[in-house]
Amino acid sequence: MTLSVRQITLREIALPLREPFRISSGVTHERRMLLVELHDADGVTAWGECVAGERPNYSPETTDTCRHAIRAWLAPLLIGRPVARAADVAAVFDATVRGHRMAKAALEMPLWALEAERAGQSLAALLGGSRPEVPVGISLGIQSSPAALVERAAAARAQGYRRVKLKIMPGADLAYVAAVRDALGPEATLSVDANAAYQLDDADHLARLDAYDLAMIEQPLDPEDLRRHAALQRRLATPLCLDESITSPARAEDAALLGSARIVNIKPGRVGGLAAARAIHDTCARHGMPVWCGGMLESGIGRAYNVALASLPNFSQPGDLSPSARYWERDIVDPEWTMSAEGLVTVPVDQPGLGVIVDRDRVERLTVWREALPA
Ligand code: OSB
Ligand code: MG
Repeated sequence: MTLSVRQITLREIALPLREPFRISSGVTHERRMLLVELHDADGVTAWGECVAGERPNYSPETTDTCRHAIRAWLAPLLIGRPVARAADVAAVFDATVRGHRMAKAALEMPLWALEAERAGQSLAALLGGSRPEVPVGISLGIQSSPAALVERAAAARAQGYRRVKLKIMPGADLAYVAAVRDALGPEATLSVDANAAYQLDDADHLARLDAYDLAMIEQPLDPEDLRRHAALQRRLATPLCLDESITSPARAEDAALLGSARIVNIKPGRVGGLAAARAIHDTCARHGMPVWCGGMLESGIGRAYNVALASLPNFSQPGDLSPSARYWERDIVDPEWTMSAEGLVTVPVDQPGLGVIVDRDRVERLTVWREALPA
């Protein structure tokens, strides 16, 4: 097959969250999302979404840096330069553009949807996925009090979520975790995510989390600090999980060999796309590290890519794949993403391509600016 992109529509939409989402480094009220629409030479189209945030508090990339990287450097590498497979485009980008992985992923992922659509195959099948359903966990933002967090955690358990993850930071950690463990009981699967808010000097403090039987502590230290994560892991019984630190298959292998973590969070939008995400999945499987699919407050478009990826065999733990209604008054896809009472999301294996239809009228109404590439 040849994939030949003739034009790209790049746009920004504004999508308000139903509730603000606070992590250790900042709060998000409304997503400024870049959406991408690829148009191929035969008029077939595919939608994609950029996961970059509004501010550089999770990664150095933002909505604005991605807009620049896409229009100035990446779109020209894709338009009018056919590739045989979606899996081939990452090498084209990486040959002349360093970093900018979220911008790369925003163009790479819809190329997979285009390939699947043209092959009459589901995205999950094209990736090699095998699960018809994927278990779902929720990620709860930092709240004003332990009681407010307990209320949300209990509601999430009642809805069927398979795992409850609590965002933490210094000053909002032990008391919050203790209150939730106490309220939900010993059977609930709980984890925490610090988004790099701690130092290795906090090891004794973090070791107090061992008392709460957490499934993992996600990204406690700086993303660059693989060696310090390994030192911290040696002092904790609780498994560490890396998110921000894992940017490539080589980083995943380094983390495995150094003992920096026992679990890996994979977000295709963070690592440059689905080819890199799948390669990280394979690397982790070889090293006996389970993986799960993280989230970046995506719309239903980004969710489709994450769900397809999470159907691969080593995604053995619940992913941050909450249903549309958890984030948005109304999503921009039809049907909206849902979760069963058992905490499962269905992989749309019976439909070619993405598996959801984009609500074009709603996207147009939410659009802040739009440009055609090439102009
Ligand atoms: O660290 O996993 C994270 C959201 C924004 C930035 C970073 C993270 C998150 C989440 C949200 O945890 C997960 C979701 O999309 O539901
Ligand atoms: Mg995280």
